[in-house]
Amino acid sequence: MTMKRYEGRVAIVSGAAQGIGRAIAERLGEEAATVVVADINGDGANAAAEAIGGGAIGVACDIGDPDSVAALHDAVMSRAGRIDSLVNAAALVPFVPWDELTFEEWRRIMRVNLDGLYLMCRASSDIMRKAKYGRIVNICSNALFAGTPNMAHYVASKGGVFGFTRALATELGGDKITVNAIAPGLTDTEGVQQTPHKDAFEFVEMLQAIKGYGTPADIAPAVAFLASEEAHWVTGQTLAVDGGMIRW
Ligand code: 4PL
Repeated sequence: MTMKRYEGRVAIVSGAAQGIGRAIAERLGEEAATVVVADINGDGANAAAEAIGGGAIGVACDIGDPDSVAALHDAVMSRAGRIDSLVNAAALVPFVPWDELTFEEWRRIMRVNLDGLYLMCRASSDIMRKAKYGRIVNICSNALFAGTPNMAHYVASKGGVFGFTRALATELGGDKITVNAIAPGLTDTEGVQQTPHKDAFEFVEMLQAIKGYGTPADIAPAVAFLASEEAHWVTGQTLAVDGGMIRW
């Protein structure tokens, strides 16, 4: 039985057309949030919003583009009137060996995973500050701790997410806004299934305290807690949700 912690709340979830973002959006919808499904894939965002129901809104957004992020926030404020929670799940998950890692490819990942995170937090927190309330949850990765191969730029970007989460918690604490992160392990998503990362499940399972393959539904409950009102005394934290693969 799911709680209804999001009654009267508006939550933006980026990258919510599929994968971990989608499971988070579904969970917040089950808890009575008005969910804003933001995704580079506008058709996917609309389809997810329709499936979630309860007034969910689908919006096409390229989080790496300042104008697109501004348009998203204008749409949310005119259609829903407030932003209580922001979940930054949108990210690119590359598989590129170090010898093939060009500067162009490096920048492609940084543009979305870090520039996009900045732009979304900048725009949402400027609105949250006026309400003296807000919950920001960033999706990090345990690859940051593992130093996972074939994704050095992604690992670097998630290291940035980890540090930024701490810094933004400091910056926004005075306005009663919390900023935390979840660090999933390898998770069985559409995106992962499209890359050679799909062949790593047995390897990471060997390292997990609890055996099995991580799924988006395994990640959503931890996010739903941190993005809720009752998590008000937790901020600046990164929580691994990975079956105990990494422990720190
Ligand atoms: C352990 O975040 O955390 C593969 C692909 N293996 O994206 C990840 C691990 C991947 C990870 C990740």
